[in-house]
Order: sequence, then structure tokens, then C-alpha cells
Amino acid sequence: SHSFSPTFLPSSLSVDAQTLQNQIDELSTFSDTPAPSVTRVLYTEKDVLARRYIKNLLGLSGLSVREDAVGNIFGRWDGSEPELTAVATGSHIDAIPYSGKYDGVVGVLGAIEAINVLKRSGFKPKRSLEVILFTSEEPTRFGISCLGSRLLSGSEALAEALKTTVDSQNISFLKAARSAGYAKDQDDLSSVFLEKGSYSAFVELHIEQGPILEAEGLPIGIVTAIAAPASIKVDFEGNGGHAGAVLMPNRNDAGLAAAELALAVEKHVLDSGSIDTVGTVGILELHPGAINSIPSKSHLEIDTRDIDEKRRNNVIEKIQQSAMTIAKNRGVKLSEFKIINQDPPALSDKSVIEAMEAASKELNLTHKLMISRAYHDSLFMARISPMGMLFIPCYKGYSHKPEEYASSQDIANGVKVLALTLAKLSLS
Ligand code: HGY
Ligand code: MN
Ligand code: MN
Ligand code: MN
Repeated sequence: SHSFSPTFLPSSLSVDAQTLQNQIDELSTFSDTPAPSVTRVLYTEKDVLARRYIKNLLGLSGLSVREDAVGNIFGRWDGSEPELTAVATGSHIDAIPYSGKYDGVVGVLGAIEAINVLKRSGFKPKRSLEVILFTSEEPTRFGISCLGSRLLSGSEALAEALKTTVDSQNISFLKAARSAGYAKDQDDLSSVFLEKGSYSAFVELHIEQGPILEAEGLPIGIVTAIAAPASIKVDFEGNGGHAGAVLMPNRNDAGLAAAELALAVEKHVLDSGSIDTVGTVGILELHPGAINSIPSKSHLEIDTRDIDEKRRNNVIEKIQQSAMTIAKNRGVKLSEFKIINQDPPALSDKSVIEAMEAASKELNLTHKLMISRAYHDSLFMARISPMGMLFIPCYKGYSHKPEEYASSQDIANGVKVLALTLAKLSLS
């Protein structure tokens, strides 16, 4: 049940919206690209500065802070029954190149403010409350999405792969992690794994990264499921040559093979029969990259998703078919077709959804049940804990670009619902 001690009333929840906005603005200055864009990549100097900033805030909120071998950061508020499994909340602060300052950040700074809101209201947790900063949600540096939460959820394959993973500058994951002060003298990253059932619930606050809440004038979204993401790396190789001297019948242009495959991705996605199937080629590199040299190599990275896993896997099979057909028809070599991740969707937990709905109602904030088309650390936390996600509106649904924006009011609403949800789950 979600009954409260008499001293605690939802109306007593007050968010320090100004301080929270100042923190969002200050955190955004730790960036490798100029404002209003944010670029903050795993284990870079800006990432380390941002981590230090967050750890300081966790300390100021009276939380006890610990970090694991890959830099997942935990801030804990011990409850009156600390032996019970804790309730956790959190998100990420890494940012893809030239993105915005709210994606992930709202769920980390907002989570810390939610703790402050509860402390200010005199709330006493029964189950401990824990804020988690996941070390890297974006796939930017090592091509692995949700690296921190994927590892926390116990991925043996990832713990193994990270021993040999390198970034585009050929820096190994372990070297990069050590440069940021992590992975000290240990190659075995399975120490990061959390047991299934480690938390009684996990809730993530995040901007919607879609237009629905703003378009319908709704302050709160309650996520029922997270779509199934997949990413594929493809390389084509041809003979290249002089862009003027080699006649067309003698060419096997790796760039055109890539272009044809990119259009094939679009075709297979559109032919899936559902608006929920999406796909794009977000990375397309040509070698040698000179205007008058026929590309001898092309490298594509494909992102395709669907709320229905089978339908998504069907699209992946068709993409692979197309890659082989294109290679044959164009006389190029398909030197790599590698599925990097092919994850199932995640369903939110019924009791967590109920707690979020009750919190929204008690705060007189209308809400809408919806799916998340973006993936989140919650996708992996759902593997070890009952999961729930709260969305707030963002301007025109913009995300992963500098125009990303969420109003102070919308953020404050999200923080209040998060705080009340955490309180309910802590007393459950
Ligand atoms: O790509 C995603 O869905 C997430 O926002 N990184
Ligand atoms: Mn993102
Ligand atoms: Mn995110
Ligand atoms: Mn490659």
C-alpha cells in the first residue's frame, strides 16, 4: 500500500527549480563543442569534470557515494530498514556530438533534486534510496550503447568484449577507463554485475525525445515499454582508382554499394508494415575520402529498432540479404557485416507504473501511458529490477541536437512525480 506517515503530504513537495536549472546550465559547460551544443564522451576530460560535478552534488545531498570498476556512480540514502532491497533512480550524463543539455541530465540532476525534495519535506525512507549515474549510455566512443547498465545487468559477453575493445583512435577501453581513474589493475569487469533483484524498483526520469506530450499538452508520460534497439556495422571494399581514368564498366565503387545499402535499409523498414519500425544509417565513412578517388572502402553503421522484436529481426535479416546481393552485383567485397547489439524490448513493471500513476494523480498532473522509442539505461535495469520510466515534454520532441529543450516547469513537475514515486516505492 502507498499510505504515508501523517507528516508527509504530496503538497509539501517543493522543487528548487532555479538551482536545478543553474545546475543543468553549469553541467552543460563541460563540453567539447561550443554552446548551445553539448558533446561529452565517455572517459574524456570533460566527462571526468562532469562526473566530479555530480559526485559533489551527491555528497551535498548527504548521500554516500561509491563508483564501480567502469565508473557507474551510486549515491545512497540509507532507509530505516537498510537490509531491504533499495529503490533506485538515475540516468546518464554522456552526450553524443553536437547534442543538447537535457538528454539523460534531467534524470540525474532531477534525481538528486528529488532526493533533496524528500529531505526538505521531512520524509524518512524505509527502503534505502539510491541515485545511479550510468557510466555511458550513448554508443559514441566504443560503439556500445548503455555500456554501464548493460554491464550492471550482467552481460558476460560485454565483460569479455571490453578486454579487446578499442575506440576510433585505437585506444583500448581499459586504457581509457584507467585514464579516468577506473578499472584499476583489473581486467575482469564482472565485479560490476549486479544480482537480479538487487533493487525492489528502478525508475528513470527522462525527456520524451518525441513530440506527443507537448502536442497533447500533457505534463507527464508514463512509459509502458521500451522499443528493441539494434545496431549493425558494415564494410564494403572495392578496387578504388582514379575518378577520371577508370571507365564505369571497370569500377566496383564501395561508396555506391554503401549508398544502395542505406536506401535498402529505408526500404525494408518501410516495408515492415508498421509505423513502429525505424532505421537509419547514422555513420557513413568513405575511404580514401578524396573527391577524385573512387571509394575503395566504405564503412556504415546502421541503427534499426521496433517495439516488436520479431519484426525488427526480420528487417535485420533483409538488410543482411541486401548487403550480400549488393556486393555480388557490384563486384565489391562485403568485408564486414557485424551485428553489434540486437536487444529485446523491455516492459515496465505493473506496480511501478501504478506508483507513478498514483503520484501523478496526487500531484494533479495528468499523464499518458506511452512507449519509449528511444532506448535508455532502463532497458537494461529491467533485466535485474522492476522498472518504470517517467517522461516530461521537450520542445517539438527535439533531441540529440542543440535545440533540445525542456522548461523549468516541466522539469519540476517530473522531479515532483519522481520524488513522490520514490517515496511510495520506499515505503512499499
Ligand atoms: O539512441 C537512443 O535511443 C538513446 O537516446 N541514446
Ligand atoms: Mn540519447
Ligand atoms: Mn538518454
Ligand atoms: Mn568497420
